[in-house]
Amino acid sequence: MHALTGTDPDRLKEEKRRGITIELGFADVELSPKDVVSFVDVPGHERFVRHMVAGASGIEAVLLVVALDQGVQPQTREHLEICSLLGLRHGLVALTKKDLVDDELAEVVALEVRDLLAGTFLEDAPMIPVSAKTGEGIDALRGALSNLPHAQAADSAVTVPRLPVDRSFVLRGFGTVVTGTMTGPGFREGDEVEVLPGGKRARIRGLQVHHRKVASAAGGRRTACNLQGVECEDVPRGSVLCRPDTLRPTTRFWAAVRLLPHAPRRLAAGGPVRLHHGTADYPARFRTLGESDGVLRAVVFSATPVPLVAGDRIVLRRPAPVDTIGGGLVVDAHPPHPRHAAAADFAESASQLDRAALVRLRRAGAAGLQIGEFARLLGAPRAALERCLGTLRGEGEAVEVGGRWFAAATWQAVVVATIGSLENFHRDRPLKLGIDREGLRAKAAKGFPQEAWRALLDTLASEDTIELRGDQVCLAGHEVVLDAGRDEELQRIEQAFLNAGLTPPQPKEVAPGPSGAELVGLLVARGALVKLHDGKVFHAAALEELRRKLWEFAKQSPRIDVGAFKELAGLTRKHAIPLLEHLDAENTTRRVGNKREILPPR
Ligand SMILES: Nc1nc2c(ncn2[C@@H]2O[C@H](COP(=O)(O)OP(=O)(O)OP(=O)(O)O)[C@@H](O)[C@H]2O)c(=O)[nH]1
Ligand SMILES: [Mg+2]
Repeated sequence: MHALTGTDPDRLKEEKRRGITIELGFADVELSPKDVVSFVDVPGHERFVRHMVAGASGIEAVLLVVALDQGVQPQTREHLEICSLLGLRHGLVALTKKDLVDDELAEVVALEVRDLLAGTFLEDAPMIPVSAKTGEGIDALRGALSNLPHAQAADSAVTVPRLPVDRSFVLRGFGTVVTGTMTGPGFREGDEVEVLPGGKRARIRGLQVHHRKVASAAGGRRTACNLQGVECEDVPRGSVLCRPDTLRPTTRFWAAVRLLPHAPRRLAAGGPVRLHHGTADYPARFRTLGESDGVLRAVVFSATPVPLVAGDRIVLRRPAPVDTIGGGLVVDAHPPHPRHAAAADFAESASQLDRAALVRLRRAGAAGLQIGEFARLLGAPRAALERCLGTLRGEGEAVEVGGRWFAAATWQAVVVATIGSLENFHRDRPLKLGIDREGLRAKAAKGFPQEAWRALLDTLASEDTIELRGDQVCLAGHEVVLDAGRDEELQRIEQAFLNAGLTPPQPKEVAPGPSGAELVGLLVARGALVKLHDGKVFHAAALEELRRKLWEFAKQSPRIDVGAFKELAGLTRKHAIPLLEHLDAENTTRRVGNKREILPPR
C-alpha cells in the first residue's frame, strides 16, 4: 500500500506493533492531477472480515492482493465472495512480494489465483506481480489502475443521497467529522442531514474529497463531512447520513439472496444471521419464500430499522462459527405481507425504478400514493421518481391527480365501479334523480381519497359520462320517468307546498309513505322544493318571493332584526329562525350581532 500510495494506512499503535491491519485505512493515489483513486485498505485477517465488509461497501472496484510467498488463503476466498455478493464488477489483482519468489513459483501461484477467479467478476482482471521492496511492477499496477472503468454507478441517480459512515472523529477547530463512500447523487455544503438510526439532525458545514474542500460530493467519492449540530458519538460507524425525510428505514424487506455453496440451508428457514448493509451490521433472520435459478426470494427481518432501498447490496454472515453465507440485492424495502407476495411481484419489483414504482402503485390500490411518501418508500429522489412517473403516465400506466398517483388499472377499476354503481342505483331507485357524491364513493370507491374522487367525477362529467347536479350524481341524460298516476301525485305535492308559501306542511302529511318521501326527494333534486337543515321543506318560489321582499326592504334599511323579519315573512319566531339561518347559509343575508345584513342579489 505504501509503495503505491506513499501512505501507510495502518494508523493504530496495535497495527504498527503487530504488523497487521485491524481497522479500515485510507489513502489516495494521484494517477494524474485529474485522476485520483481513493483506496480503502481493509484487514486481511479472518477475524476482521466484519471490518472488511464495511470498507468494501460502496466501492467501485477492488484491488485483490495475494502474497506470492503465501498463495491463496481462506480469507482471499471469503473476500472475493463478499465482493461478488456486493455486486462489484471491476478490479485488479496484485501478486505481491515478487522479490521473495522465483518466476516458477510466481507462475504456480498465478495459476492458482486464476483458478480461484474463474467464473467470478475478476475472471479476466489484469493480474500484476509486484514488489514493494524493489518497486518492480508498481508502474504496471498504476497503469492498470488508470485503465479501470471508474465511471459513476449508473443507478446513482435513482437513489437518494446517503453516506454510510465508516469513521467519525473530532477535528480541533472543526468539530465532528465523518467519512464514508458517498452513494446516490451526493450532498452539498449547507445541506441539512438526518442521522439514521435515531433521526438527529445536523448541517453540513463543509465537505472534502481527496483532502480538498468541495461544494458538493458526488456518488462513489470518498467523502469527509464536517457536521454542525451533532456530537461525534451521535454518528458512529454504521450510521447513515441522508437528507431529512427522504428515506424510510425498514425492519422487513425482500431480497434476492444467493447462498454460498457451503452455507447451511437451515439458516434459510429463519435462523439467526448477521445482516451487513453499508458500514453497519445488524442481528437479523431471513426466510425463503421461493427460489429460481439458484436465487432465493427471501424476506429478511431485522431487529432494528435499516436505512436501505431497493437495489442495495447486502451480505449475510452467520454468527457462530463466523462465516459469510450469502447475500444479494434488496428488491423491495417495504414489501406487502408474505401472504400477498406473488413471485411475479417479487421479480417485477426488482431494483429498476419504473418497475418498482409501478408495482408499488398497483399495491397502493385506491388509496394511491402521495409523491413525497412514494419517494421515501422507494428511497428514490423525488425528481427521478417524477421523471419516471411521467414516463409511466405517457405509457398509460399511471394517473396523477393533485399530487397523488394511481396505477392506471386502479383508476380504470374505480371508473368502471362508479358507472356500474350509478346504473344499479338508477335501476333500484327509479324515483331518485341521482345519488349524493359521498354515498356513491362509499359504494364504488371505498378508500379513494377525497380530492381524487372529486377529480374523477369531474373527469367523467367533462366526458359527458355522468352529470353533476349540485351534490347529486347521475348518469348523463338520466331522467326520472314517471307513469301518469305518479306524475299526478308529484304535481299535487308540489302544488301543496306552493300554496302553503312560508308555512309549509310536514312533507309526510302531503306525501305519505316511502314513495311519498321519494317523490319529495325528486322535487328537491329537480330544484322545485328546497330542503332546510332541520328537515323543513319549502317551495322554491316561496323562498324566491321572500328574497324579493328582503331586497325590497333593503331599499329602506340595509339591516333587519328578527322582529322585522317575522313581520315581513308573516312567521312566528320558532319558524323564522331556521329560515334566517338558511338565508345566511345561501348568502342572501349575513348575521351581524342580533341583526341581519341583507346582501345584494347575485
Ligand atoms: N519482501 C517484501 N516484503 C513485503 C512486500 N510487501 C509487503 N511486504 C512485507 O510484508 C508484511 C505485511 O505487509 P502488509 O502490507 O502489512 O500486508 P497486508 O496485506 O496489509 O496485511 P494485513 O492487512 O494485516 O492483512 C510487512 O512486513 C511488509 O513489509 C514485498 O513486496 N516484498
Ligand atoms: Mg494491511
